[in-house]
Amino acid sequence: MDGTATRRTPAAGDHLRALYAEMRPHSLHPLWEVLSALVTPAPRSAARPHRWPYAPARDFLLRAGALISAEQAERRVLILENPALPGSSAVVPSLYAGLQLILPGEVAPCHRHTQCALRFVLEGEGAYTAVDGEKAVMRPFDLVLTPNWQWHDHGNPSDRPMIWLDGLDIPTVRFYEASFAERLERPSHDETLAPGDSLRRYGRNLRPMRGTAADRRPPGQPLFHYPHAEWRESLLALAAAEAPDPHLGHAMEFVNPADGGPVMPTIAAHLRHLPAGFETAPRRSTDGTVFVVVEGSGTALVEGEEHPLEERDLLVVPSWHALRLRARTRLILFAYSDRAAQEKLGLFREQRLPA
Ligand code: GTQ
Repeated sequence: MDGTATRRTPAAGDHLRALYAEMRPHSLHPLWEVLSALVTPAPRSAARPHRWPYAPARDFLLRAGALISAEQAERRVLILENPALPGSSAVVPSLYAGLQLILPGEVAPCHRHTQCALRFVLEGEGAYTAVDGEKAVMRPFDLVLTPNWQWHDHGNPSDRPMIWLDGLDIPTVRFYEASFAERLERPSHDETLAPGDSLRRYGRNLRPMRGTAADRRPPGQPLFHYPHAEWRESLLALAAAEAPDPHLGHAMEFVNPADGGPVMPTIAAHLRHLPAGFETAPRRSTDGTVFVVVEGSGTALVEGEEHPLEERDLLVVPSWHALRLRARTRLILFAYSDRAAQEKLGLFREQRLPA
């Protein structure tokens, strides 16, 4: 109930409530009772800021690894569910986050789906994600994409466990009721190209001439591997050349070379670098964002509430929550959000607040 109801005479109120009760079985409801909650003057996220320290999450994941195989599970993943969205499998209303484990010798069988996914490697080296039969061999803090409807399987020929963060648009696809998925009849896709081939063909401001057989990837989504060694060099070069932005620190977006836009249709990804001792001014934006600490330590202040940041910790910052970052040592963060979808829909906004 909002304020307007209380101004009516009790008698009128009783008649209205009786009318609502009569309408309800006809699936008809008065807008004026809910309008102010539906059309809010500013976003009121149902999600809540939350931090997952890495070590305990890793322990649970390894314990699950002793009890169920990747093959049995199809994907052996612990969902990072927002504590304010129980039962949703969502980290913010539009996005999903999970921690996936592949043990030595395991294969997570090949499938494809309309959801798009990114992987951000947290631990291990030498496991791969194969996208349409081409392996991206993964190292810590590499970003690997599996754009929607591309076949993908994961495998770990190394001798150590491999753990990465999965970021998907599962809740968005669910909202649109547009989920399709298929399993390949065999566990792994045939190897169609040598590992790293797409990175060499499409990752250097070049591409095979259009219309030739060498142009092997889908035109809108040519690149799917963004290695840590490459992105870190660019980020540190920027940090050496420029003063940090007061609200963001040094910030770089991952782009899709096909169009210069975000990496996937619904999900955008970016990096932050804060020099030791630097503190950002507060900023809020409408994109719900998941952060991963790649290097260093510090503090995130979300609406003034402190969350310590240590290497590999995960932090979710929902829409329109003011974020301030404070770097104790040099701090490097990876982030993904629903900004790509919001920009297409004309919804994205950000606000830089005074320090
Ligand atoms: O690796 O394909 O965390 O399909 C959730 C759904 C991972 C995957 C997840 C998936 C995958």
